[in-house]
Amino acid sequence: MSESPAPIQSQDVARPSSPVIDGERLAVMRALERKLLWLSSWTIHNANHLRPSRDGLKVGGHQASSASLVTLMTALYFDILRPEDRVAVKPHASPVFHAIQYLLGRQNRDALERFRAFGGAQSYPSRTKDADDVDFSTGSVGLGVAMTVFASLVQDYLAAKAALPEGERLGRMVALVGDAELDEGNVYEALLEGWKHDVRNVWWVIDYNRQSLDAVVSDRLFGQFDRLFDTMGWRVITIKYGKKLEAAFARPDGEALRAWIDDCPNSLYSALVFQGGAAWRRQLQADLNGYPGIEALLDELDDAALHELLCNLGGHCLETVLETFRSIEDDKPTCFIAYTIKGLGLPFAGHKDNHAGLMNLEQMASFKASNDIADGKEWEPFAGLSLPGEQLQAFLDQVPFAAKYPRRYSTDLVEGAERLPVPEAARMSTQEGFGRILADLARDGGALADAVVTTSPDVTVSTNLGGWVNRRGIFDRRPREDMFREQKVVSAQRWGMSPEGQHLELGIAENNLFIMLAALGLSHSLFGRRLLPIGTLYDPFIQRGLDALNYACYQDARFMVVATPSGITLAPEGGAHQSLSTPLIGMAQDGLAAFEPAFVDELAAIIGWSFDYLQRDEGHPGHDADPGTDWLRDSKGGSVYLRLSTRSLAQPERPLDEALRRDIIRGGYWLRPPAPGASLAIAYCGAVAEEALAAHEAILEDLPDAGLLAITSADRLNAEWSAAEQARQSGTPRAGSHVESLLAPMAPDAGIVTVLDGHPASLAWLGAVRGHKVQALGVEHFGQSGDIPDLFRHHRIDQDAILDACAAALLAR
Ligand SMILES: Cc1ncc(C[n+]2csc(CCOP(=O)(O)OP(=O)(O)O)c2C)c(N)n1
Ligand SMILES: [Mg+2]
Repeated sequence: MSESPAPIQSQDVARPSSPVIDGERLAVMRALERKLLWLSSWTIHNANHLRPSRDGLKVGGHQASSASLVTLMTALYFDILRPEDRVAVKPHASPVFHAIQYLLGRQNRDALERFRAFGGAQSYPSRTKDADDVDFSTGSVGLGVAMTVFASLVQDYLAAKAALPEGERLGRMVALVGDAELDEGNVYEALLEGWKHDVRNVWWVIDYNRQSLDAVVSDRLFGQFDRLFDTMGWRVITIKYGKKLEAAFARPDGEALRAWIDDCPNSLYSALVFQGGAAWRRQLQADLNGYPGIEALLDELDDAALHELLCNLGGHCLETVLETFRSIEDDKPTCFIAYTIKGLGLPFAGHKDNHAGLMNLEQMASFKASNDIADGKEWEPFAGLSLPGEQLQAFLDQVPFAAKYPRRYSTDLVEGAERLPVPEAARMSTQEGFGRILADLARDGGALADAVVTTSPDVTVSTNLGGWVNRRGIFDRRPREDMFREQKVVSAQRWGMSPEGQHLELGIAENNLFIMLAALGLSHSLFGRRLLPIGTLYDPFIQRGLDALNYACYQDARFMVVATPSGITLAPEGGAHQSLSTPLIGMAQDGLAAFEPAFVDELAAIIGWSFDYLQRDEGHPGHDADPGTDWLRDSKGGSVYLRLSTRSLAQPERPLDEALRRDIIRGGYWLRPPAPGASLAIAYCGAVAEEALAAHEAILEDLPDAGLLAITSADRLNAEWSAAEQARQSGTPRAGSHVESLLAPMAPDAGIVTVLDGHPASLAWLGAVRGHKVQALGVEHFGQSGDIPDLFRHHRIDQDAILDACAAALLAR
């Protein structure tokens, strides 16, 4: 928001206790409902028809999807919601959301005029890109829906520890859901997980227009949702008919009309909505012939009134919607199935092809006339409404949802991160090191340990979180004993559950893991308490949850994802568990700094740094960086991905001094520095350190100047280099990057052999930094079961392959 309004203090706004809505209030809200339909339609129209196009692309926007939710959103935002409630808005209703924010003074006209343009209001509500008050980003259908479940679990986690800001009530996590979103499997994964955790304070409001993008939704789905939600412990409330239809049903033969509508196939109903009054009349005359009450009704109503009556589904009857929402006072998760009409009030209402439909100029002209909007008054908040502006403004000023602003929190830093002790052992894997670092943290305690929360989709033990969990316990709102322990059955795991627990155990669903991390990682902003979330999973299954990971990063949630084991190094586990492309995901995923350390001291440095990095925010005290040199945008902070391994390596004996720490975090250092003008270097990343070291040793006999480059983060080396290069091109000649400095001692025609247990493209770019010739080794094809010597030989990342590549690199000089 460019004109930021003065902060508003939270007031104690009680939830409505009476379902009765007074007439004046209803009249005002009806006017605002009409305004939202106008503004959302106009915002899209303006973007498509009035803003000059420079590229010939259709701008788009969803007038029909927006219209479908106007009544429900009017009721929620202007009456039902409270500042502590958080909402995931159906992506395609973004224009309605922005219009609401505009009426509440939290969105400016300029942003609406630039809807879907650079810097304007976003096509789908975005926490990070929109300037108005978005709670949860949406866009990829189903994810915002699931987010509400996990946000509620986070709220419960904090409430159980009395860690919510003082005096704050528990909010409701509300999703406005397109009915086709319910086809997304992740929604059911979330439902199931929510059930296990006894989720509460969640509302899903389903915009049941029975249309998706392509088509009218199958009738066979009808009725399934009730059962499904009921099984999961939810209350299901169907908002099917509005007051007018209910009144018609109460008339003579009204029940026949109700039965007719109930039995009407979705596609026929949609088609009749599109065709309007005359078509309804023909159909009812044919189907309900012989019911005098219906005949009388048809005689009484002209075509327009008949059409209005039959479009009076529950989700468009403000009074019904308000009464229904107001009637809920408890915290039981509730699913409202609100019958709606896609595009109601617009010329393409009900048409099966209306998803991307836009009113043309003529249609808009008549829509505008019917809204009494004069030329030049299109953006006026109250133009064309019959009630006085002062009355409408007075109402908006009292809207309970708007009683507090801003609704996002900022929190203090959790200190004490940077210097974590390094676990000691002659040989260790990074996975074991991770487990020990966390177990030590759990034992030592302090504010940092208290802020950490871990979670894992059924791989808590196998990713080495067991030590942490044994000390810190599993979270559950109700204390539960560890039955095995009670029965004195010996086990290394102590699985006691309590409100104090700091581990959230999830079922196997990586989508849920990442949405859980998204919710935990926004806790500071949503719930005013900073958490340091760590999620663990097997590296290959990042791909299972990739859209949810992207979703978490897109909202700027802050978390650490620890993926282990990884690559073919997990050898006997076989090809289905061996990840090849995750290093490239780590490099390409925005908002995620990816590391793949080989040694445990590197890991300790990275985790320590990460705890701080997770909390950074531009302008946060202590994190001011010189924008002229912060090519890694470190002052902005972000999330962290650690790719670890179960392969035990001999650990270097060395002090972890400041310079080494800094280089580890920047992405790499010379484990064996090259002599100036060296003709060859081996650059390795991760668990292949042993082969790289051995190959390097072997080469030294012939090439004593050869270097051995340890790469801890290909992602950060690459990002800094790329940013520095762009800065030079745009006029900052002094810009430079760590990798350029690292490679500076090498002869201009030197060869570099890169090797990692992952796709070779992850490091092949090193050749472009200073024009060195690269031989890139890595894994390009599916693996299989085997031991490390066999697999490394097969995929050519063993010592012999590295030596062959060195020979080729020298030959190519
Ligand atoms: C994961 C994902 N897949 C596909 C799409 C493309 N898409 C956008 S809207 C939509 C259908 C929406 O139907 P519904 O949820 O019923 O919303 P309506 O517009 O009918 O209110 C699809 C398939 C998407 N946004 N996200
Ligand atoms: Mg739909």
